[in-house]
Amino acid sequence: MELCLPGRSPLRLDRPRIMGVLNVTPDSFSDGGRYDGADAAMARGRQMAEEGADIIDIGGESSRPGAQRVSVAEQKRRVLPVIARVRADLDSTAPQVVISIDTTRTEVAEAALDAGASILNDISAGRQSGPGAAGRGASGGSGSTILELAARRGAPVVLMHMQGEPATMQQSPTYLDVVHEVESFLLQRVSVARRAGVPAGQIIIDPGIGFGKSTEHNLALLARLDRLVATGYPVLVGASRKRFIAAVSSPSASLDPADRIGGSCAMTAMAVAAGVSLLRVHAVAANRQAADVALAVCGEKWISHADVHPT
Ligand code: HH2
Repeated sequence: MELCLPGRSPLRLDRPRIMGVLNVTPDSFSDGGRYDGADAAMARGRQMAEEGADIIDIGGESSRPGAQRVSVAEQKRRVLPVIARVRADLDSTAPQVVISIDTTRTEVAEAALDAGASILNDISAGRQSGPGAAGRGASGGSGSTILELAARRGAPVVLMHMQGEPATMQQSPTYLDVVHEVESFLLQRVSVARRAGVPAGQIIIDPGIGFGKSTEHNLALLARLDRLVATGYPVLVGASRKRFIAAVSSPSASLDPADRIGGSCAMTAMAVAAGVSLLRVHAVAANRQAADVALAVCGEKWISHADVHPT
């Protein structure tokens, strides 16, 4: 399996791919405020590439629980110079490394593609863009959807599950059968994406760990990643440093995000064992190692999992 990228060589999913997180925000839960300037962001992008990242995921809006929305204009102001700078630097140091844009807004996504991004990462799975989109201001709810943009520009798109909105999603997440409901939702959004013209092979699905989910919901989803893998769509998992890791760790349930690396690597290894293709992580070197070791153990099994094609 491979993802076709606009204007670049395809990204082959012949081994687990590491997506390094690069937030250009003041308030992200783990790296907020650390990589605000283009220079700092460029250095971080280069470091992640050296540590084994295949994709750098750049975002200008935090989606941590309780986060407030960031306007299209402000997201563009934050991410566009950084994407251009990181892309230019990678072109001379690690040209195979790809940039993704973490946004729910079509206008930001399109400008990001123009600046050098190649993959669209939409935590709303296409529900927060286009005419009549819920929760949008005037500038976010008009024009085409991010799915139509993905189709028109030939960019792969990540469709993520989220119950509710970041501002309120952790207040009382409720499911009868979280694994079934997340899988059904993702397959329904896949249908919408395909009707918008996105080819099946360009769609990545993501259970949205921490997005409108209790610790128990997250654990249930992580235990059944094989169910999503069996759909044949490449699966992305973003469990890195999330709160459930602290909640199930001893001795302290209040571990800082930076102290959740062991749990993050455990999730990376388990996800690879289940056949997951893409891991979205903060600590690239440690998770690259976890993924490599898990792959060495699983070997052929991972390849056969990851080579299921969507029906
Ligand atoms: N998680 C976050 C942001 N974007 N995208 C995908 N596809 N999957 C995820 O699990 C995911 C995501 C949240 O993590 P982070 O970007 O580190 O924090 P913040 O939202 O506070 O910027």
